Amino acid sequence: MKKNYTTVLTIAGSDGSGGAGIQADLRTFAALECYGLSVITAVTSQNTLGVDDVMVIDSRAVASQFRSIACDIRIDAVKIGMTGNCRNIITIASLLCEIPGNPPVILDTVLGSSGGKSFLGTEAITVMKEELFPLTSMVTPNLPEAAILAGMEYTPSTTEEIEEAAALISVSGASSVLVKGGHGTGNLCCDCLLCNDTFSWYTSEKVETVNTHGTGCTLSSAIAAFMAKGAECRDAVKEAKLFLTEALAAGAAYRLGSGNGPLHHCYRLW
Ligand code: PXL
Repeated sequence: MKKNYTTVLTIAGSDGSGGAGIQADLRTFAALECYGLSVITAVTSQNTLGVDDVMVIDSRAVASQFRSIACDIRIDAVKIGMTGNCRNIITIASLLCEIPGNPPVILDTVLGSSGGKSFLGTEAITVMKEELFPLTSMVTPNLPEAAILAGMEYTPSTTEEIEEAAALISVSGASSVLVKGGHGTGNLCCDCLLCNDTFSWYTSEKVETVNTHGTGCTLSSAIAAFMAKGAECRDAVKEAKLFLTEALAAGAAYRLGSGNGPLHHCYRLW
């Protein structure tokens, strides 16, 4: 009897320098013993210093990549990253409904790069909330993204404000909301999960490193990998955060390029 791979599909943008996007997602899946599948929504030109250019892939090409995979290979979880534009968001929403077995879908609400380049306009953000959020098991905004998605005029920072942001975001229909606290002040990273009407907090020490490129991609991919293997959302977030913290700590010992380098996704292997 042959074994089945546990598979995770990432629908995201390419980062040729490898720290973020599809490349980080696939490395994370492999490190967590999952077989990675990918649909590319955008090609970026970037390095450790920032994103120079974004070329969005036509939605027909997105659908074609997806259908070739989905008609043949079982998908155990989906991670969505950079989507590119409104048309791609609408296409992805309809493609998700074609997947047999209703696997968990983790949506990393990538609104821009850490260097400040915007990846989605306001109309696309509205469409994402309306079309994609109701189909997702979890959305994973950071604090500035949470403010935008919640329609708050300030970036939430206290426990109450962050919980309020998560609650406001959950109105759009995601089964759970993880507000990531890495952009907060202080030396702790406090993430807030709203799942089944209950808030859970996850706290870790911030890792002192410039090699933080792709942390959001890595966390959401790790959550998808653990959920693909059957973890429920609270355990998946706990395990994924541990993986992220350890990959950040291991990556601090390396240098790649002259800006914000990648994490060491494969630290458990070498
Ligand atoms: O970290 C967000 C992100 C996601 N996907 C791609 C990116 C980035 C940030 O630069 O380049 C392709």
